[in-house]
Amino acid sequence: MKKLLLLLATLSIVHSASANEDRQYLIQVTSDLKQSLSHLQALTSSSTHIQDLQWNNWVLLKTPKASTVTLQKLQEVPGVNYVQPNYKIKLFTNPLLKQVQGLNHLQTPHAQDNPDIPAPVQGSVGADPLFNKQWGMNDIGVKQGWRAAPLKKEMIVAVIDTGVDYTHEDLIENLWRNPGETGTDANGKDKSTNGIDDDNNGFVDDVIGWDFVSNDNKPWDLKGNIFAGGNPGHGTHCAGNVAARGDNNLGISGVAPAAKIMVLRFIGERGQGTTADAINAIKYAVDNGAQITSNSWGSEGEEPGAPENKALRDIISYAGAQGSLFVAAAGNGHSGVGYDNDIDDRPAYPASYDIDNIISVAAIDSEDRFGGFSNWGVKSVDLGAPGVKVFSTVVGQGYTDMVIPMLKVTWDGTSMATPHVAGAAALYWSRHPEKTWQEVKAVILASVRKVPSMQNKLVSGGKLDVEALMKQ
Ligand SMILES: [Ca+2]
Ligand SMILES: [Ca+2]
Ligand SMILES: [Ca+2]
Repeated sequence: MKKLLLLLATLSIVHSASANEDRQYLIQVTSDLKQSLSHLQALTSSSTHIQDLQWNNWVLLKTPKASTVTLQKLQEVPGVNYVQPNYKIKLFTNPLLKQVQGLNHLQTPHAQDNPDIPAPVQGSVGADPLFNKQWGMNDIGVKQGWRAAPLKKEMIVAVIDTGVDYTHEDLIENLWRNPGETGTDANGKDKSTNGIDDDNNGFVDDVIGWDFVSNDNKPWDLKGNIFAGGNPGHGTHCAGNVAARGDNNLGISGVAPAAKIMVLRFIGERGQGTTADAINAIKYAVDNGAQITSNSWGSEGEEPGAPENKALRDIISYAGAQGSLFVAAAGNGHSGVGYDNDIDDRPAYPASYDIDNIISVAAIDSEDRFGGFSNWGVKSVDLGAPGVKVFSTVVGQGYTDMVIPMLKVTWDGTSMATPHVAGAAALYWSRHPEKTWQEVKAVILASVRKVPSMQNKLVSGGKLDVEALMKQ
């Protein structure tokens, strides 16, 4: 710890990356989209970019920092219903890493050729050799849960995050394969690589998901400079606890050992994303069959006086209307110590939204204590799940519970707790496909193991219990 703090101190003289960035706004216009856009364009300069998000009349406007356009001016444009900043989004990983995130060390993004999407594989059968390192899986009783009932439907869980190492041996078999982009086309070419949007969903060759940062079909989990708050390979770690392939003689197992992982990347190597890209990713998930999304991230904004993140609220409600459950990390408190992270009092979004299809998740350790960083809230955080020293898959065919082994920084976070609940929802739903998300959420909360210290902290007063859940 001392070593890390020393390191942090030495990193404190860095320049802000945001000095030259565009100002970005999300704007909801009236139904006459075309006319509203021409009004907006008239107000702004030629160097302003306006992008139609193709959802609910939301557009993204990017204007140079030096522009005289302001939120107030945009609000006055005829046809504009609502204006908000394109709020930034951050990961909820180990607070030690969070401490350095604020430094915004300028990084030049990699220009990298990401690996090709591997062909589907049928793995062998046999116990997962590293399963015993997953204390959380044993703690929540997954093995007992797996035996409870036969699988009836393959569930798709969208991991909406930094991408995934989609070449990882223990994840390949459980990657979602878009049925509209697999097989051969009329010319005998492989649909997944023919450069054609075969299923006409707006995305070319989107066989396992999409990368909304680079806007391509390879949502690779690109790591950044961890000491500058960059992505430590967050999405790959999350994916493993949702659905690393179980009983394949390799590595570990997710809570849902046979669920399908849809890979949606919207947070880049700097560990940051935007609300606009979150919206795109959530919409993709819902429209392409993911009944569950796993969301280990949070949005800034909505401080007193700031415009609410209406766009993010609306897309989560849209997910609910389409039958999709939104599992969200409760967030990691800013202090990093103590249990003073009541998000009923000081909200964290999206976990604090009063939207029914959200399940929000706190992080607990192997002794049923909250992670010192974990947010809670008796009205807004639903249940606890393993989120301290969590073992999972990592980029480069690895498995670990260490983010920085040299400094003994472990994989901690409400980010790590969330995939356990997303996996549990998938496991239960795959046995009871006739249920609605309302019923799935209710049964997950009703089956928790009550923990005295959680009684006044969480809606359910307890922690995820997969064994009990699967008996429901
Ligand atoms: Ca497509
Ligand atoms: Ca194609
Ligand atoms: Ca495995």
